[in-house]
Amino acid sequence: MKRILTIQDISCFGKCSLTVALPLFSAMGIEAVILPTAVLSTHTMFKGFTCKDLSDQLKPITDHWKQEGITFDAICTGYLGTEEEIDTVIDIIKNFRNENTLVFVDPAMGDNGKLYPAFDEHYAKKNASLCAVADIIDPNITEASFMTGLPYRENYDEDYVKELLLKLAQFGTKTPILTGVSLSDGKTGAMGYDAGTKTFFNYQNDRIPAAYHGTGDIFSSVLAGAFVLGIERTKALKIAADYTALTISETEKNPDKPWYGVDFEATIPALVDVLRELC
Ligand code: PXL
Repeated sequence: MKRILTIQDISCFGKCSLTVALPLFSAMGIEAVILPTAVLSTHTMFKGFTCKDLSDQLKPITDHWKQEGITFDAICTGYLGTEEEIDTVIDIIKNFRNENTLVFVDPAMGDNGKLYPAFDEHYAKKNASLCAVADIIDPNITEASFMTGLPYRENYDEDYVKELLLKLAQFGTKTPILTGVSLSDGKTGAMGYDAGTKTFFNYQNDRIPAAYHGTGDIFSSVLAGAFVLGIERTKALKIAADYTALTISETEKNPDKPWYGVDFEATIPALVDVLRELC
């Protein structure tokens, strides 16, 4: 069984970061090891959230794993807290990676042209150094524009997306993947760049006109899981994008309209079915 280490916060209420990564990896038949970077009462889209930083625990926890000889097929990172924490996470990646370890970084820090409340532009630039040690990164257009310094655009064409991807590849990442890329009306998906073969790849599906929090974390977890399972990259993009879209449409049926997170629990059986056919 493949084993993933996932490094991100745990928001007790709100269905994002570790509370989606952990069940999704388990459902995908992957052993999930968690390294919580902070405990929050809710994610930061709620007012008055509490936050207990766990940065000082990261080294002792991972030192213990080293002593125990624990290894990982993949290391994934998501929402982190501070620039110092990014440095610690880079050290952890260097310490645990071998030639077969897949390093997947989701530089989760913003959306819709804005950074999340806890972050500033300096933090955004610091994320570029984390992306530099990754095999795969999957920022959205907001995160990519803050990291590269290219202007954020709401209306764009394929050339803009390719320019962002080429800039991201300059950080040193082998495979940058941009999420939330819409290349025609009514469609949305993701486009990636393989710096080794200098080729672009892309998957688009129907856009569901609804916005919920946490969909980026769901897409990332399923995408990272699919890569770890050895699924070919365009198929991996399709699995992650289709699962996210299915989950959004399922959530649309919920009369409570839970803006804070999607009903991914209801669509886990469909994800398992897709993977059962492939693996
Ligand atoms: O979904 C990304 C995310 C993860 N963790 C925390 C967040 C957010 C987005 O707002 O606040 C704590």
